Amino acid sequence: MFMRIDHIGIACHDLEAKIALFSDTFELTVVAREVNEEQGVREAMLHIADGEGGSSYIQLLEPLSPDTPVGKFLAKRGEGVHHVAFGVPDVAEAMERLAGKGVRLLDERPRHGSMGSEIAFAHPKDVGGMLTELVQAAGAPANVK
Ligand code: MC0
Repeated sequence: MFMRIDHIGIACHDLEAKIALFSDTFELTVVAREVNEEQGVREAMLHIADGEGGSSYIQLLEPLSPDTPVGKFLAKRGEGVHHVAFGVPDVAEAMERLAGKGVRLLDERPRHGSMGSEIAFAHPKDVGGMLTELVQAAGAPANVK
Protein backbone atom coordinates (compact mmCIF):
# COMPACT_ATOMS: atom_id res chain seq x y z
CA MET A 1 0.00 0.00 0.00
CA PHE A 2 2.75 2.52 0.96
CA MET A 3 4.41 2.31 -2.40
CA ARG A 4 6.89 5.18 -2.26
CA ILE A 5 7.90 8.40 -0.54
CA ASP A 6 5.97 11.18 -2.29
CA HIS A 7 7.60 14.01 -0.39
CA ILE A 8 9.26 15.22 2.79
CA GLY A 9 7.67 18.42 4.13
CA ILE A 10 10.04 21.02 5.61
CA ALA A 11 8.69 23.86 7.76
CA CYS A 12 10.36 27.24 7.26
CA HIS A 13 9.91 30.92 8.10
CA ASP A 14 10.94 32.32 4.72
CA LEU A 15 9.90 30.28 1.67
CA GLU A 16 11.95 32.26 -0.87
CA ALA A 17 15.13 31.96 1.19
CA LYS A 18 14.67 28.20 1.63
CA ILE A 19 13.87 27.68 -2.07
CA ALA A 20 17.19 29.37 -2.86
CA LEU A 21 19.03 27.26 -0.26
CA PHE A 22 17.57 23.89 -1.32
CA SER A 23 17.76 24.45 -5.06
CA ASP A 24 21.35 25.60 -4.77
CA THR A 25 22.59 23.03 -2.23
CA PHE A 26 20.90 19.95 -3.70
CA GLU A 27 20.60 21.21 -7.30
CA LEU A 28 16.81 20.76 -7.31
CA THR A 29 14.23 22.48 -9.51
CA VAL A 30 10.98 24.04 -8.31
CA VAL A 31 8.12 22.43 -10.26
CA ALA A 32 5.11 23.92 -8.43
CA ARG A 33 4.21 26.77 -6.09
CA GLU A 34 0.82 27.06 -4.39
CA VAL A 35 -1.08 28.68 -1.57
CA ASN A 36 -3.29 26.16 0.25
CA GLU A 37 -5.66 28.21 2.41
CA GLU A 38 -7.31 25.15 3.94
CA GLN A 39 -3.93 23.89 5.23
CA GLY A 40 -2.68 27.40 6.06
CA VAL A 41 0.49 27.20 3.96
CA ARG A 42 2.38 28.77 1.10
CA GLU A 43 4.47 26.00 -0.44
CA ALA A 44 6.89 24.93 -3.15
CA MET A 45 7.62 21.46 -4.55
CA LEU A 46 11.21 20.68 -5.56
CA HIS A 47 11.55 17.66 -7.81
CA ILE A 48 13.85 14.83 -6.71
CA ALA A 49 13.17 11.83 -8.98
CA ASP A 50 10.60 9.96 -11.06
CA GLY A 51 9.67 6.36 -10.25
CA GLU A 52 7.20 3.70 -11.37
CA GLY A 53 4.51 4.80 -8.91
CA GLY A 54 5.08 8.55 -9.35
CA SER A 55 7.59 11.27 -8.54
CA SER A 56 9.18 12.35 -5.28
CA TYR A 57 9.79 15.84 -3.96
CA ILE A 58 11.02 18.06 -1.16
CA GLN A 59 8.12 20.28 -0.08
CA LEU A 60 8.95 23.62 1.52
CA LEU A 61 6.19 25.04 3.75
CA GLU A 62 5.77 28.58 5.07
CA PRO A 63 2.77 29.23 7.33
CA LEU A 64 0.13 31.77 6.31
CA SER A 65 -0.24 32.74 9.99
CA PRO A 66 1.02 31.64 13.43
CA ASP A 67 -2.31 29.96 14.17
CA THR A 68 -1.87 27.13 11.62
CA PRO A 69 -0.33 23.65 11.94
CA VAL A 70 2.99 24.79 10.44
CA GLY A 71 2.93 28.11 12.34
CA LYS A 72 2.46 26.28 15.64
CA PHE A 73 5.14 23.73 14.73
CA LEU A 74 7.68 26.51 14.00
CA ALA A 75 6.93 28.25 17.28
CA LYS A 76 7.35 25.02 19.23
CA ARG A 77 10.15 23.22 17.39
CA GLY A 78 11.71 25.65 14.90
CA GLU A 79 12.52 24.96 11.26
CA GLY A 80 13.03 21.41 10.01
CA VAL A 81 11.28 18.22 8.92
CA HIS A 82 7.53 18.62 9.49
CA HIS A 83 6.10 15.46 7.91
CA VAL A 84 6.73 12.43 5.72
CA ALA A 85 4.27 11.76 2.89
CA PHE A 86 3.70 8.30 1.41
CA GLY A 87 2.36 7.98 -2.11
CA VAL A 88 -0.55 5.54 -2.27
CA PRO A 89 -2.73 4.45 -5.19
CA ASP A 90 -6.00 5.16 -3.34
CA VAL A 91 -6.00 7.54 -0.36
CA ALA A 92 -9.47 6.51 0.92
CA GLU A 93 -8.40 2.88 1.01
CA ALA A 94 -5.09 3.74 2.70
CA MET A 95 -7.00 5.74 5.36
CA GLU A 96 -9.20 2.73 6.09
CA ARG A 97 -6.21 0.45 6.39
CA LEU A 98 -4.41 2.76 8.82
CA ALA A 99 -7.57 3.26 10.89
CA GLY A 100 -7.93 -0.53 11.02
CA LYS A 101 -4.50 -0.68 12.67
CA GLY A 102 -5.65 1.77 15.37
CA VAL A 103 -3.90 4.84 13.92
CA ARG A 104 -5.87 8.09 14.44
CA LEU A 105 -6.56 9.99 11.25
CA LEU A 106 -6.61 13.79 11.41
CA ASP A 107 -8.96 14.03 8.43
CA GLU A 108 -12.36 12.38 8.10
CA ARG A 109 -12.15 12.49 4.33
CA PRO A 110 -9.43 13.26 1.75
CA ARG A 111 -8.54 16.94 1.27
CA HIS A 112 -6.87 18.88 -1.53
CA GLY A 113 -3.07 18.72 -1.59
CA SER A 114 -0.23 19.89 -3.83
CA MET A 115 -0.46 19.59 -7.59
CA GLY A 116 -4.02 18.24 -7.68
CA SER A 117 -3.37 15.43 -5.20
CA GLU A 118 -5.76 14.12 -2.55
CA ILE A 119 -4.29 13.88 0.93
CA ALA A 120 -4.97 12.83 4.53
CA PHE A 121 -2.88 13.05 7.70
CA ALA A 122 -2.32 10.52 10.50
CA HIS A 123 -1.50 11.56 14.09
CA PRO A 124 2.24 11.68 14.84
CA LYS A 125 1.69 10.25 18.32
CA ASP A 126 0.41 6.97 16.80
CA VAL A 127 3.37 6.47 14.47
CA GLY A 128 6.49 7.06 16.52
CA GLY A 129 6.36 10.87 16.48
CA MET A 130 6.28 11.17 12.67
CA LEU A 131 3.45 13.29 11.25
CA THR A 132 2.38 11.07 8.33
CA GLU A 133 0.62 12.18 5.17
CA LEU A 134 -1.04 9.91 2.62
CA VAL A 135 -0.93 11.24 -0.95
CA GLN A 136 -2.89 10.07 -3.94
CA ALA A 137 -1.17 11.87 -6.83
CA ALA A 138 -3.32 13.50 -9.52
CA GLY A 139 -2.43 10.73 -11.98
CA ALA A 140 -2.79 7.81 -9.53
CA PRO A 141 -5.14 4.96 -10.56
CA ALA A 142 -8.03 5.97 -8.25
CA ASN A 143 -7.92 9.55 -9.62
CA VAL A 144 -8.20 8.48 -13.25
CA LYS A 145 -11.93 8.46 -13.97
C1 MC0 B 1 2.78 18.49 16.38
N1 MC0 B 1 3.41 17.43 16.94
C2 MC0 B 1 4.19 16.86 16.02
C3 MC0 B 1 4.03 17.63 14.84
N2 MC0 B 1 3.14 18.62 15.10
N3 MC0 B 1 5.00 15.79 16.08
C4 MC0 B 1 5.68 15.48 14.97
N4 MC0 B 1 5.59 16.17 13.79
C5 MC0 B 1 4.78 17.25 13.72
N5 MC0 B 1 4.69 17.93 12.57
C6 MC0 B 1 3.28 16.98 18.32
C7 MC0 B 1 3.55 18.10 19.30
O1 MC0 B 1 4.91 18.23 19.58
C8 MC0 B 1 2.75 17.67 20.50
O2 MC0 B 1 3.46 16.72 21.24
C9 MC0 B 1 1.54 16.99 19.90
O3 MC0 B 1 1.94 16.58 18.57
C10 MC0 B 1 0.35 17.94 19.79
O4 MC0 B 1 0.79 19.06 19.08
P1 MC0 B 1 0.28 20.56 19.31
O5 MC0 B 1 1.43 21.48 19.10
O6 MC0 B 1 -0.50 20.64 20.58
O7 MC0 B 1 -0.62 20.82 18.08
P2 MC0 B 1 -2.05 20.29 17.71
O8 MC0 B 1 -2.41 19.05 18.48
O9 MC0 B 1 -2.97 21.44 17.74
O10 MC0 B 1 -1.77 19.86 16.18
C11 MC0 B 1 -0.85 18.88 15.84
C12 MC0 B 1 -1.41 18.14 14.63
C13 MC0 B 1 -1.76 19.24 13.56
C14 MC0 B 1 -0.37 17.17 14.12
C15 MC0 B 1 -2.67 17.38 15.06
O11 MC0 B 1 -0.59 19.96 13.22
C16 MC0 B 1 -2.40 18.69 12.31
O12 MC0 B 1 -3.60 18.43 12.25
N6 MC0 B 1 -1.60 18.51 11.20
C17 MC0 B 1 -2.11 18.01 9.93
C18 MC0 B 1 -2.27 19.11 8.91
C19 MC0 B 1 -0.96 19.80 8.59
O13 MC0 B 1 0.05 19.62 9.23
N7 MC0 B 1 -1.01 20.67 7.55
C20 MC0 B 1 0.17 21.45 7.10
C21 MC0 B 1 0.85 20.81 5.96
P3 MC0 B 1 3.73 16.91 22.80
O14 MC0 B 1 4.55 15.71 23.19
O15 MC0 B 1 4.44 18.22 22.92
O16 MC0 B 1 2.34 16.91 23.42
S1 MC0 B 1 -0.17 20.90 4.53
C22 MC0 B 1 0.55 19.96 3.33
O17 MC0 B 1 1.58 19.41 3.55
C23 MC0 B 1 -0.19 19.94 2.00
C24 MC0 B 1 -0.19 21.29 1.37
C25 MC0 B 1 0.37 18.91 1.02
O18 MC0 B 1 1.29 18.14 1.34
O19 MC0 B 1 -0.12 18.86 -0.13
